[in-house]
Amino acid sequence: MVSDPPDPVIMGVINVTPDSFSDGGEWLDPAAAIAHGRELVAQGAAIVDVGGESTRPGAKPVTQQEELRRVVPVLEGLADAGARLSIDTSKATVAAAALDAGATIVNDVTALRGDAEMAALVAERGCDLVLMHMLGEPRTMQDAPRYDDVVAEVRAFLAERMRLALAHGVAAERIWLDPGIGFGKTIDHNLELLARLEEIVALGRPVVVGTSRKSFLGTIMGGREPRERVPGTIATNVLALARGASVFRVHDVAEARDALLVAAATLRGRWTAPTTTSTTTTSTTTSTTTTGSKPS
Ligand code: HH2
Repeated sequence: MVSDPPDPVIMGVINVTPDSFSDGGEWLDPAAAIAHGRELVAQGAAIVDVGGESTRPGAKPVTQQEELRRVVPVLEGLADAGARLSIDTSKATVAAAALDAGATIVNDVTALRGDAEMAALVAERGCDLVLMHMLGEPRTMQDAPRYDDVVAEVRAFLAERMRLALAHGVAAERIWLDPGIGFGKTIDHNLELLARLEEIVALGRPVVVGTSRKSFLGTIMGGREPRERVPGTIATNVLALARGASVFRVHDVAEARDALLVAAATLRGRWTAPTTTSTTTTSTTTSTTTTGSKPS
């Protein structure tokens, strides 16, 4: 366990897709997605991550045109929402349009393997970059994934992708790392990665953790639907914070924000009063990133 945890940064999720595993179809209408994004900011999200293609096992690939049509209006509508915007894509053209629309973070679940143009784009624009580990590709990744030592292999992969990004001119301080919970991993793989997260943190860059509502939580809890997995999401986020993770990608921002504020204070043995109070209502409050500094 790290002695003093990082200031937790909440990355709220909006999937502008018909088929995402937990919120598919909910935010396909741009106005609904924008309102939801504003609500996530009011609840304490310092970052809003917008995605237009589901990565769940078996999800259908989406064309570039369709992905652009889904995400660009939502990013434009959130440009003044008071949070940083992240684009969850592996296509360089989508990332470029998203950066033009106000995003400053590219969240690439393929870690620059999906599009040969992505590394140069990120280097040129000087944005932040999330490199995530995935074994194989979404369609097949959950077909009996195997590792000799999952943590050592994920760590080596992330170190290699970081070297590649650096070689393309991405600045080291722009890179964040993510073990890719649920991406080509069994329940035991996910748990081992979370238990030994310090080994990923030791690579020296901010670590992003995305356990939110994922199926391994539902299975451990004896069969829970995605919306019933919030307690499991919180448990894994709090323990990941204790092990040095700094960015928490979640659907349920209000719950994660409160839990992580208290967890950080408890781990430190001291607290500071939030400058603003988060709220679960959208309209009146603009408040919010009370959870501390952002990785830079
Ligand atoms: N998980 C998902 C998508 N993008 N990005 C990062 N960096 N880390 C993650 O763990 C991660 C991610 C999958 O979750 P979700 O977006 O809710 O579902 P879907 O891919 O079905 O849209």
